[in-house]
Amino acid sequence: MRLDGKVAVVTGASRGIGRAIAIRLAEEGARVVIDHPGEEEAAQEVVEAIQDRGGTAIAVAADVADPEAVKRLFQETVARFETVDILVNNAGICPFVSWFDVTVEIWDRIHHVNLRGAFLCSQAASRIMVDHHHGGRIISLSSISALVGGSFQTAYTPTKAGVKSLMQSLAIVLGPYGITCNSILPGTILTDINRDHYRDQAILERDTVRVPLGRLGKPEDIAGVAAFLASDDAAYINGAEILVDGGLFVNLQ
Ligand code: NAD
Ligand code: RM4
Repeated sequence: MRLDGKVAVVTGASRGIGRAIAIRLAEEGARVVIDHPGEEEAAQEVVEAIQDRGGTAIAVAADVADPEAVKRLFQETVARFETVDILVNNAGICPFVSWFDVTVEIWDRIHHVNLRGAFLCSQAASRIMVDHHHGGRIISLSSISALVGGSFQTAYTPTKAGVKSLMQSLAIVLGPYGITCNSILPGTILTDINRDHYRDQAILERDTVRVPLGRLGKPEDIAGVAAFLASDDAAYINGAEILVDGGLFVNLQ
C-alpha cells in the first residue's frame, strides 16, 4: 500500500499497459481515474477489476488530444477525489504504416494523441499539484522507440522521443515544486497496439529471439515500474528514463 491516500489519473487505461498500471496503482492504495477515449465498456471492466480488489476507481471519457476534454478530465478528477497526486501519460497510438503512405492526417493524429496529449495532461495535472502544494509524480510512457528507429513507425518514433524530452524539461520546471517527471521506455509488450503486426509469425519469432529474456513483455512488466516511480522509494528520481525491454536494446552484436 505504498500509494495509500494518493489520487492517480492514468490516461488510456481501458486496455493494455494503461489498464495494468491502473490496477497496480489501485492495489498499492491509490484512488484511480481511468481515462479512455469513449471505450465505456472496457473502462467499466477496469473499474470493476479494481473494485473487486477492494480499490476505488472511476472512468472518465476524454480524448487526450482534445484540450476541452482534458480540462473536463481534471475537473471531474478534482470534483470526485479533490486533487491529483500522480499522472500517468499512457494513452498512445501506433498505426504501422510504410513511409510513403504516411499522410499529414496520420502524422498529425499520432502526434496529437501521443505528444500533445502528454503536454495537455501534464500541464493540467501540474497546475493542480502546484496549487495544492503537495508535490506529485508525472510518469510518461515513452518507448525504446525514443532511442531506435522503426521502419513502419516513422510517424510514431518522433513522438516517443518528444515525450521523453518533455519529461526532461518538466523535471527542471516542476522539481522545485516537489513534482518528479520521468519516462518509462518499454521494449515490445504484446498488446492491441501491435497485435495485428505480430499476427505474422515470422515477425513475432524474429522479435522474440532478439530479447535476451526470450519473451516479449507483458503489461504487468511495466505496471510494477510505474508503481515504483509513483512511490516514495523513487522520491529522488527526476528527469530519468527507465528502459524496460528484457535486454533488447543492448543485444546488438
Ligand atoms: P493499447 O493499444 O493496448 O492501449 C492504448 C490505450 O490508449 C487504449 O486504452 C486506448 O483506448 C487509449 N487511447 C488511444 N487513443 C486515446 C486518446 N486519444 N485518448 C485517450 N486514450 C486513448 O497500447 P499499449 O501497448 O497499452 O500502449 C500504451 C502506451 O505504451 C502507449 O503510449 C505506447 O506508445 C506505449 N508503448 C507501448 C509499447 C508496446 O510494445 N506495447 C512499447 C513502448 C511503448
Ligand atoms: C513501441 C515499440 C514496440 C512496438 C510498439 C507499438 O514503442 O516500438 O516494439 O510494438 O511501439
